[in-house]
Amino acid sequence: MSGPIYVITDPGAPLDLATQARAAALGGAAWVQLRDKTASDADLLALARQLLPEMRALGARLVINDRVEVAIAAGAEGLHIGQGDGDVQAIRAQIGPDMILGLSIETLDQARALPPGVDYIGAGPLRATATKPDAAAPIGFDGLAQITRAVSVPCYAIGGLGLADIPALKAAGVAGMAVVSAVTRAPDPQAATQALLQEWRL
Ligand code: TZP
Ligand code: MG
Repeated sequence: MSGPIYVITDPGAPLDLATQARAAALGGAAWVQLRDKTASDADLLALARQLLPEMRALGARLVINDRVEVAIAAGAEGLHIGQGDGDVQAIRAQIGPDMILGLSIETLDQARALPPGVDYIGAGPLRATATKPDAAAPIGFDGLAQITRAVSVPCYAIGGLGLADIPALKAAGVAGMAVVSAVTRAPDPQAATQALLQEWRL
């Protein structure tokens, strides 16, 4: 479907969101998700509109977290929602057939009940992470492999992941890895993204 490296922005990281997104795309991320639970819709929309042509030029897909209206108004490539963000099929109807829809999956039961209309899943947290302290219980690599096998769409692992996890992630059969702090809190986010991609390609 796309490349393996999926970078998610963090308003708590040292660089601003636009700089994080650019660094990720320049480093070879196939996916850049704008995630900022605190920004207003208007601010997030303005940022998405600004970034979209830049991300496209760099070959990265821009995905909006949570905000259906912002994703539609921006014409973003994708929308990512969680289990509590509403009815998946209603959201699919709202965004139309072409926008990529990602869904967070936290358990094997959720994977088995994956509704139609979802293009990829984010599975996790793989392990506990300070970035999302309220995340569900960690699934571990065995849980990840089971979830991956239970769905027919690409699976991106998330939660506490870094460079050293890549061999085990590949062995679990996932399409890629989604990271926040491994890139956004790295001293050089572009180089950190590049390193993930290089390791993935080994
Ligand atoms: N969903 C599950 S874990 C997580 C999200 C958004 C945060 C992952 O952040 P990090 O810094 O890559 O552990
Ligand atoms: Mg959400």
